[in-house]
Amino acid sequence: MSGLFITLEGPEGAGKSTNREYLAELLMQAGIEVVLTREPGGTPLAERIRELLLAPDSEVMAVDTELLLMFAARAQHLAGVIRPALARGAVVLCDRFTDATYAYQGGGRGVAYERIAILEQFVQGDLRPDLTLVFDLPVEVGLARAAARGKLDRFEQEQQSFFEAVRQTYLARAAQAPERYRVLDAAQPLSQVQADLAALCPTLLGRVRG
Ligand code: T5A
Repeated sequence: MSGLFITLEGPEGAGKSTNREYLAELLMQAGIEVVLTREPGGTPLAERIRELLLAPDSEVMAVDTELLLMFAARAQHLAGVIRPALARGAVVLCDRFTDATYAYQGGGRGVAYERIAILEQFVQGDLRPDLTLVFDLPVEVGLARAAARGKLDRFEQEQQSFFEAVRQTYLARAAQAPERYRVLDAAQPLSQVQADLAALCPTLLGRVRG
């Protein structure tokens, strides 16, 4: 048996967490085992790495340190949560995964995509998401939503140009592999975004039931 690996991606404040809960409810109502998780994080050790990554600090984190910590957390998460869940046939809904590394460390920080691809293969082998939902919205709208929540983390303190590069990287990756990605207009009212997700559900259920 093998489950379905769905990742939710997009710039800051795009509504990934909110919509992950909503999608989980739709799938659970249909009697499917759903595992909700996130990156960086998802296990106690990976959550400790998340704290290192998100906490603003007076010592500037080197770009390679950031990149390797993302993949270190991912290795732990894959071993402890994602692979076991997929092996028992669950649907894994993961808030961010390696597309975020391409978008933030690649597009945002300027790490060559080829270097990220080497780590992706090293840590994941052939495992890739079955479906990636990209919640797309103008950067300023997402940042305003994130700012309304209060204190900004280390990434949220970046310049607008950083987030523009992040957004464009997501859109470019989605355009290159339309069979794996669905781009959703996350600037719409939440009710409309959720209607778009509900419309995707029959296809998802069909894939889970094989
Ligand atoms: N990162 C991560 C990397 O650099 N590389 C990597 O490889 C990985 C895995 C993680 C950070 O790490 C970076 C990227 C990130 O900067 P995070 O907390 O997981 O941080 O990610 P954030 O994007 O910061 O999470 P947010 O919580 O800010 O965004 P979400 O989850 O997209 O948004 P959500 O659902 O919390 O919604 C934000 C607010 O907007 C409202 C919600 O109610 C909430 O208040 N909202 C809407 N309002 C109006 N209309 C809608 N359609 C709305 N949808 C949601």
